Amino acid sequence: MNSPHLPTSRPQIMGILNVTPDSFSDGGRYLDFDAAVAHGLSMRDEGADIIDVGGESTRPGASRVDAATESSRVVDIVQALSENDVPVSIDTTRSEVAAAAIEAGATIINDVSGGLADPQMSSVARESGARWVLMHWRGHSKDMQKLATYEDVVAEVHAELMERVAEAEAAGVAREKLIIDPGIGFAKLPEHNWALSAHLSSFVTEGYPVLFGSSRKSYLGKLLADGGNEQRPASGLNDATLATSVLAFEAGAWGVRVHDVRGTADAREVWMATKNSLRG
Ligand code: PMM
Repeated sequence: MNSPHLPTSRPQIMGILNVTPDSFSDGGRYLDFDAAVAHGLSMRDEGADIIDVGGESTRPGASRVDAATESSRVVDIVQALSENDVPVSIDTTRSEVAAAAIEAGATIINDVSGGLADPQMSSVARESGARWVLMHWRGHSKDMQKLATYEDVVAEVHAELMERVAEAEAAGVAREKLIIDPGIGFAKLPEHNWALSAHLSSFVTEGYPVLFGSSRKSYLGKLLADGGNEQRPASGLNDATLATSVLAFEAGAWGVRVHDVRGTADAREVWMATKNSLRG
């Protein structure tokens, strides 16, 4: 029997703060700002270690916004949270937005394209010294699901992610600044997401911290379709997300990116107490 995995540190909880019109739709910009900052602070109070601020929707099929719009949505919020000592990551594929957010206090670049969307991202990462999440990605949201073709999804995602890591290091970004993420839902069909979730520990063994983001994603909704619907809406997927997050902790993930921070923080306590009981 394998000996149980003993954690060396507490898994990180990254709370999701999407500042896009579909998440904060009503009211003028000032109202959006207040609501967004309040939500970020409340996730911190519930147990989030990092707040991930994003100004561009990356949902499958989403169209892009221009860089100026994206920056204007996020910069003041990043600054307000940073001034409240909240560690902030900036969820962007654009170096210009990343640089502005770092200037405003962000310390992590969460780049869902793993550096592929913007060749300048590596210089921003190198020069700022920010940590850099490299997620597995094959193309922008508008048509990414067409790119969900794999012979062996775990091996291919692995190889493509390691290329991103090698390129980042070749560009002078320090190894210890990098975090990898298999990119659940990005150019992936449900079976691909399940396989990546099942084999998450094989990413951990590469020696880079692994971030896992399944929160409220549609493969969970498809699994749990009820009432004659094709899928359960995102609002009913917190419990399913929690199950995948605990599996990620067990696989040795460095952190999880979630909407429901309170539930995840409770699950983390349960998981840590269970693990700590193994120590002699
Ligand atoms: N998923 C989304 C956005 N950003 N970042 C990382 N590192 N990993 C993810 O899985 C990820 C991400 C899309 O989810 P959302 O639309 O609920 O924010």
